[in-house]
Parts: sequence; structure tokens; C-alpha cells
Amino acid sequence: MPTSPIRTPLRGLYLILDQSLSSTRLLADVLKQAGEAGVQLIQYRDKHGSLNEMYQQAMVLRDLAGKMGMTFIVNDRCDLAKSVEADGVHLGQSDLPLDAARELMGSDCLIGISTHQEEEVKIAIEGGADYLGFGPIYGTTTKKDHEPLVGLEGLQRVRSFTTLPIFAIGGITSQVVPDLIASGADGVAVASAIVKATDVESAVQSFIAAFE
Ligand code: 3NM
Repeated sequence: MPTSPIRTPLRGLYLILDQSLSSTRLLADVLKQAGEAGVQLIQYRDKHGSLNEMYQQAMVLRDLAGKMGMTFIVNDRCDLAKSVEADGVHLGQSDLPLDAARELMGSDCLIGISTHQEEEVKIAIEGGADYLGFGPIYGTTTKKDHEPLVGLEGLQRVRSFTTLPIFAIGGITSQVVPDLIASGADGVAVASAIVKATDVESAVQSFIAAFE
């Protein structure tokens, strides 16, 4: 499926689909339920699978996301993002540098990057990132080796020197969305509060309502 040129605005809810958060739910089902409830931006994240397994899974999700008009981003791997014709790639600090990723992926590809301190944010801005993940704002068990918490204060500081879209990440629930918006977040990147929710659709709806 060709990459769609029109993309979701880089704000609001950004759902991270990570299979390690649920042994019973298929990510494809979570994607469908979330899409029906209004999610437009998703990331496929897998820190454990082989590249072959990730490719099979990403193809399924990419196809569904395309049919539902969602923007589909692959975590970490430019090779995988390119192979499945994702709309974007989300880099970590130990992945390909931004300039190399841009060279490989081209100017139409969305490139986001995880940042955890001001210096990383400044490098991401200079490197031409399309958006930032910034966190962890709160405690999280989804990312085992996470950096020190940045809190709302960290978010406010970063907001003061960039106009790039910022997605707050790490332990985000719908209840804290107003605080995050007030501290300068354009959106929130959320994994467990949706993938592990008893009811995916109502979890998504409470996030979306919190942005309205
Ligand atoms: N990256 P949850 S925190 C994937 O700080 C990830 O860069 C982080 O998952 C960072 O919504 C995080 O379950 C975990 O806390 C997000």
C-alpha cells in the first residue's frame, strides 16, 4: 500500500501499540477498536521480536491503519518502516542519527525522536525532527530502562524554546491531559493506559474528550 501523502495533525492522542503489554489481546484488535474510537496516530513498538516477526506484524497493522485512514509510524527501525511503507519512523537516542535517517527515509517521511533532556531536544530541533517525544513525565513500567523523570517542569522548560510538536510520554492517563496541555504538550503518547485498558474504546474516548 502506498504511503498516504495527507497526514494526521501532530497533536492529540498518539497510541503506542506494544504487544508486550498484553498477552491476550491482538494488536490488530486494539488498533481497530482504537481507530473506531477516534485514534488517528499510531506507533508500532516491539523491543523483543525478531525483525522477521516485526515485519509480519507491522504489515498487518500498516494495512489496517491505511484502511482506517490512520497515520502509521514504526518505532526505532528505519529498515522496517521503509519495508512496510510506514508514514514515519520514531527514533530513540541510540537509533540512527536524524540526518542519516532523513537521508534514508526521504523528506516525505515523518521522523520523530524520543528526548529526555534539553540538550537532546536542541539536537533534535537542529537535526530536523518533525516532532518530539519528551519524557518520561511520570513513572512507567512500559519502558524498563527509562531516563529520570522530567515532570511537568521539564516539559514547560522545553516548551519555552521550541515550536515543534511535543508529545508528552511516560505514565500518561487521561486524567493528567489537562496538566500536560497547560504545560505545553501538543499531544500525549500513550501505551499501557490504552493497550491494557479493560475497554479500549472508552479509554480512547476519555483521552479524546480530555483534548476537547
Ligand atoms: N518512551 P506508558 S516512556 C516508550 O521517556 C516510552 O522516552 C518513554 O508507555 C520515554 O504509556 C515510554 O505505558 C513508555 O507509560 C510509555
